[in-house]
Amino acid sequence: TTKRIKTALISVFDKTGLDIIVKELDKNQVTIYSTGGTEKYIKSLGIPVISVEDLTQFPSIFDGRVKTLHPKIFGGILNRQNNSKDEDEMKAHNIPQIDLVIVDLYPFEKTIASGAKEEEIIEKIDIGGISLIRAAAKNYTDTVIIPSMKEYEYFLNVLVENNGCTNLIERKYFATKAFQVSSHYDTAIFNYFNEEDDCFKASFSGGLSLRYGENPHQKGSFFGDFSEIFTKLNGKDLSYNNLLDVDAAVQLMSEFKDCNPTFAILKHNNTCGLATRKTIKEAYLDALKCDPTSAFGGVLIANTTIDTETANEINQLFCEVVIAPSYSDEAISILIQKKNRIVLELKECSFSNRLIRSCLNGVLVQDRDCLTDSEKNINPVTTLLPSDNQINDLVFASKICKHTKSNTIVLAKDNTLLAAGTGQTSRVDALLQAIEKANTFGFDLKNSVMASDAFFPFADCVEIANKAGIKAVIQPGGSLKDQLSIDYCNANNMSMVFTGIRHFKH
Ligand code: 93A
Repeated sequence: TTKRIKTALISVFDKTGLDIIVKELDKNQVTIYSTGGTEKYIKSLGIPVISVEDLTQFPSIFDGRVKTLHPKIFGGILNRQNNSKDEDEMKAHNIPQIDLVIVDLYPFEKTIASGAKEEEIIEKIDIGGISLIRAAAKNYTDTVIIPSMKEYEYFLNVLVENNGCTNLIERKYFATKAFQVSSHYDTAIFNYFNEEDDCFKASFSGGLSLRYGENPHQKGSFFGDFSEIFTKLNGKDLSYNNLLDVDAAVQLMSEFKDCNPTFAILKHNNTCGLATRKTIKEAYLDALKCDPTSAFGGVLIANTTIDTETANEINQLFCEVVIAPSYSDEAISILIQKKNRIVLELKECSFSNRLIRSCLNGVLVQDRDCLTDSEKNINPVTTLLPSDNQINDLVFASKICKHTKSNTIVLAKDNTLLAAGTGQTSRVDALLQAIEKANTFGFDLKNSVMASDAFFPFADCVEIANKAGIKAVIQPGGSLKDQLSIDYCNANNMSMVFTGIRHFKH
């Protein structure tokens, strides 16, 4: 099964590394046939080479679209050397034997990645090269196929060790690599043509089609039973972003289900106002005070019936969505005055414990964060213990924290959200943002409390908090350097509790 390479056809887009190979072939007196650019390159190395045009007596046509696609070439590659009929036909048609094919395909994927126009991308669909690869690989019993530069190193070893010969195992190995290259190449072409791949198509069929995705140039669908969760009482169709906000609002409010009247305002999935009061109207007005700027166009949610007085207040605000478990008849008639305002009645329902999101062409699945902080899981770590009121506020703040994008710090006092730092790249930034927001909207942070979604690796956050007047802190704990923060609190008359539960939200 050992065969000597006497002739080679070389057609490579990228000439890198080819010099060593052709020099070795030349050493073994291999006759080299080659296409335009490759031929020029081999000539430049001072190595004899015959152009495929000379071999086929046919010019390269259509700007190179047809250069190796010729029966003399494919005959030379595909003939069966132990078949006398093939041998006769070779002679009859003057077909040369081709023992080795080296190809480096047109860079189709790179061309797409470069942002090239369609026309240029199509030109980079290699036809001749891929055919050479497949033909030589099919005939691996007689022919050696080097389908990409990646195989040069191993091929060179084979050549040197066997003095220009290959055995069947080696040829089959190269053939396997060849079909790997050709299938990868064709898959890339398929993916390009099939703009909406199967998974993507499936992700749009059967779902509720939305006006668009996150932005107008993105398509979007919703899969799920909206009516199982809400009765829609008024308003335009919900958008992709509305649905995300509604989800965030409902999950947030589930933490306050059994509390006194609580009202929350969300923007871009984060809370920008939340208060618990004796009446839902007071709760709304105090939630609004937290950040009236952000409340504009926000999503509003109440944990109890929205009455007439509250509806009258809400009516003065431009908001996208209002959600409540129920409304008084009059409240509804007020809220539906604005045709586009989405008014939803939240039904009693439970939510799936599985969360799914896309990641790297796949999906990530995880359990929902079902752990809620309460008086029961807080563990004081400072000499000063938080007062009952502070404990109440710490738990209140921690519940909001859990539903806010990490890194987050939530500041609260008297059942009122004062400010939240959301989605920052450091916890210090989140705290500074929260303090600045609280100041902007006229809150005094004296005696307020602070919740953090994760532990403090340094004492910097408690230091900044102390200077802002914050007196009690809730955090999971668990940092190697917890003691730094504890010591600082002890030295500065602050209390701190650990929950042992981290609430990252990415
Ligand atoms: O346009 S093609 O599909 N038509 C052909 O007949 C053909 N034969 C080889 N492209 C063809 N090739 C490709 O040309 C090879 O796969 C290689 O990528 C390239 C080498 O061209 P040159 O030697 O002119 O640089």
